[in-house]
Amino acid sequence: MVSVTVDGQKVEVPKGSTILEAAQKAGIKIPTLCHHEDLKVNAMCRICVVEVVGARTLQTACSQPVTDGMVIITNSPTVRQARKMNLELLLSNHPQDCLNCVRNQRCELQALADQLGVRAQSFPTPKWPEYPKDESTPALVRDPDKCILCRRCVEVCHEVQGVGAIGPANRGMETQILPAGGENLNDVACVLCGQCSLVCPVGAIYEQDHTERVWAALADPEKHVVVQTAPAIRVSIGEEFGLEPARVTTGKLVAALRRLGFDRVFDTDFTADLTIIEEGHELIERLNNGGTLPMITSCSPGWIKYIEHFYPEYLDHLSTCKSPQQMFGALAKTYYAEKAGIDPKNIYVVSIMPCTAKKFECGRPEMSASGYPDVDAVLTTRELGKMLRQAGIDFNQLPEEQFDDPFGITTGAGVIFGASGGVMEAALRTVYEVVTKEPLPSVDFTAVRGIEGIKEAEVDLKGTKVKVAVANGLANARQLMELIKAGKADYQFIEIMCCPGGCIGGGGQPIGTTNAVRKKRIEAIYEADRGLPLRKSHENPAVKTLYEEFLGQPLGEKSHHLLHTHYTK
Ligand code: HC1
Repeated sequence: MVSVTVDGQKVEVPKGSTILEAAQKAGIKIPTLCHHEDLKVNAMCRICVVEVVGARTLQTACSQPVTDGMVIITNSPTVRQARKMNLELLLSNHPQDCLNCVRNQRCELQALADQLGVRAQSFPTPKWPEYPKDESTPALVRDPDKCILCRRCVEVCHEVQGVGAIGPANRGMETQILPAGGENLNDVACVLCGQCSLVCPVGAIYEQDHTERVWAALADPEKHVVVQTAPAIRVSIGEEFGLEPARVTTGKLVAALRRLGFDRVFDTDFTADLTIIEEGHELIERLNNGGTLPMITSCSPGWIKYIEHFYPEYLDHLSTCKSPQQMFGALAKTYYAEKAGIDPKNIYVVSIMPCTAKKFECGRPEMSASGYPDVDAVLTTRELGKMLRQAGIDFNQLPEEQFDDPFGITTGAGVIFGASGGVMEAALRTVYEVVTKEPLPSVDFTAVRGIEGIKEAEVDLKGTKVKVAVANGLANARQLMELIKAGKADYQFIEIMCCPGGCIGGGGQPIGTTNAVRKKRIEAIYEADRGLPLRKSHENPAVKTLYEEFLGQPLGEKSHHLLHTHYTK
C-alpha cells in the first residue's frame, strides 16, 4: 500500500493507483471528461489536473500514479483556473447548439461546464457546421463537429470490440476521429454495434433516429402498429427515468407502450423461445448428420456483420435461424395478420431493442420473407425513453400490465437471451430434454453465465458429449474464430454476442452503461428468469399452438421460408 495526502486527508491506496483513485478514496470526485471506468483512455482532455507538491507543473489525475508520501491538492485557485481554461478551450471548438443536440441534458461536456461555472465563451469560435455529418449507415450518425477528441470511441472500437473501424487522423489543430482512410462509416468494416455511442461523452456519434417515423405510424389511422420488446429492455428502461440500474420493470414497460398508442404490445422473448426450438433442432440435425460444426448462434446482427467482414469463409457455421427480432416481424405479417384478419400491408412492426445494429438488420434484403419488411422501425432503449418523455408518460407511476396474445406468453429461457450465455443456456435446456427425453436435473447452466469474455462447458446428453463455448464482445469472438481457423476449436456449439455482457450491454442502452451496470443487469435477467413459471422454451404453450396452427414442425417448410435465412456475403 502507498500512503498519500489528498487535500489534507491521509489515505492508503494500493501501489499503482492513480491520483484520481486516491482522491476517490478520500471522498473527492475530481472532474474528468476523457476518463471512463472501463477504458484505458487518459490525459486527453486535461480537465482532471491537480497540484502535486514538489512537481513543477500540474498533473493529470487520471494518468499519474501516486507515490508514497505524495501530497496532492485538488482544489486550489490554480487548479480551478486551469480546469476552467481547458474546458473553455474545448468549448471554443464545439458547436454551441445544445438545444439541437441529441445529448442535450445528457452531455458530459455540458454538465461539466455547469459544474465548473463556465457560463460565457472566452475564446472566438469557428463557424458551424465545419464538417459534414456522416449519415451513411442505417444505424449510426457521426457528427464530427461535436467530437472533443477524447478517444473513448477509438478505445472501445479497437480494444473492446477488436474492430478498429475508427481512429485518429491528421495532426495538431486538424486532428479528427475518422473511419479508416477518411471514408464514410458505411464504407469501412464498422459492425454498427454502437458501443462508441455508449461511451461518447457528447453528441458526436449516436443512433439513427426512428422516433419520428414511429410517431407518424402511430398517428396513421390506416396502420395497425404492433410493438415487440427485446429481453434486455425490461432491465434497463427504468434507468431512463432515474430508477437504480437493473430494476426489472416488465409490467411498467408494457403499460408505457400501450399508453404511447401501440395497438398490440408483444414480447420478443416469445420468438426467442421459437428460435430455441428451431436452432435446437438445427443443432441436433447437424450433430446427427455430419453438418458444419461448431454451429454458431446468429441472433446478434453486429456479430453477423463482423463475421461477414472478417471471417466470411466461416459463414456456413452460422445457424440459419433469423434473429428473434426478425422471426417476430415475419410472423406478425403472416400468422398474426391472418389470425387478426388484417392486411399485412397495414401492419407496422416496431421493435424496442438495446442494440443499434438491429436498425441495420431490419433493412437487410434477407429480411422480408412475407413480401414486406419483417420489421419497419427499431427504437433503442434511449429512443423509447425519449418518446415516453415527449408523451409526458410518468414511467415510475405506471401500473404493471401484461403482454398481448398470441405473442405474450414467454418463458425464462426467452428472457435470458438478453445476457451473455443466455442463448446457449436456453438452447441446452431444450436440446437436453429433446435428445434424452428426460427432464433436466437442473435448468441452471451456471458455467455459461456472467460477464467473463469467454466461457466453456461440456454437457452430457446421456452419452453424447456436447462441448460449448460462449463469447461476448467481438475481441473475444475473434479469439474463438482464430481457434476455429487453426483447427483447435473442439466445440460443437458456440454462442457469440456482439456486445460486452450480451444485449444487456448493447450500444442502444441508456447512457451510463458501464461494466458494473452490466453485471447488475445480468443478475436482474436471471432474477426475471427465476420468477417465471415456465423456464424452458419447448414448454411455451403459445409456441406449441403456433406450430399446431401454422408452422407445422420445427425446420419445416414454413419455418424454412419465414424463420431461416442464409448469409452469403
Ligand atoms: Fe437481443 Fe435477441 S437477445 S439479439 O440481444 O436474440 O438486441 O435483448 O432482442 O433478436 O430475443 C438485442 C436483446 C434481442 C433478438 C432476442
